[in-house]
This record gives sequence, structure tokens and C-alpha cells, in this order.
Amino acid sequence: MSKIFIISKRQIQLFIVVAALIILTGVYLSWDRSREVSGQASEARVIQLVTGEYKTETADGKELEVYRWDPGTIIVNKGEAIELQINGVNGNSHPFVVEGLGLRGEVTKGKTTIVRFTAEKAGTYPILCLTHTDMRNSGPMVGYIVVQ
Ligand SMILES: [Cu+2]
Repeated sequence: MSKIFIISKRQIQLFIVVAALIILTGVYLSWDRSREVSGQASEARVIQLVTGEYKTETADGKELEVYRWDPGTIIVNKGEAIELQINGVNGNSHPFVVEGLGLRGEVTKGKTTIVRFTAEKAGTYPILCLTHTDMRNSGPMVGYIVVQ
């Protein structure tokens, strides 16, 4: 005994509509995912820094102390959105400026200072602590933002 299937024109149309809906749903979902990924890519790149300290004692008992940004040099791309998260570890207070980028702020012990910027011009921009400026003032506490 054999079975004969009769497929009507209407069933073929229904099948095409269902197949098209499945394909469109798949395309939409993958497009939606790729949009999320590119959304993440356009957010600022986070770079973490800490305030560090070198401390030692000379042979005659004199204490030497120098504060530093760590890492001392960060490299970013021109036009790239950057978020610096500077964590205060050593030293109570570090008021700072970044010459050429118009940035200023203060990093205090146990807190995170957030600085956002997008550099439009290539160059090297010093991060200067206004308290620890040179060896006599427990510095130089200077770091560099290199924009390439
Ligand atoms: Cu400082």
C-alpha cells in the first residue's frame, strides 16, 4: 500500500512564508548581536594606574622617598576614547595636571580617580603631580601619555 501526498499550492505558499520568517529571525538575531559587540567596542578603553612609592635609607640614616605613577607611560591611539582609573595607594594626596590635554584632578589614598579623554593630536603629554615635583619634594612624580 502506498501513500500519495497531495501538496496544494496554498501549502507551498505557507511553507515559503514560514521558511522566510525563520531566515529573517536568524538574520535579525545575528545582526542584533553584532550591534551589541560594536556598541561595546565604541566604549572607552579602561587603563588602570596606581600611585607607587620608592623608599630607602642612606648609609647615614637619611630617608629618601619618591612617589611615582605606575605604569609610568601609557600608549593610546589618536581619537580613542580612554578612561584612566587612577588608584591612590601610596601617598595621601596627588593633585595633578596633564599638560596639553587640559586634564586635572587629584588622587587620594584608598580612592579611585576617573579621568576620561580623547586625544585628537599625536604627541607625548606629561602627567605631573603638583606636590611631588622634584627630588626635594619626593618626586619627580611624572608619567607620560603617549598619543600615537
Ligand atoms: Cu604626588
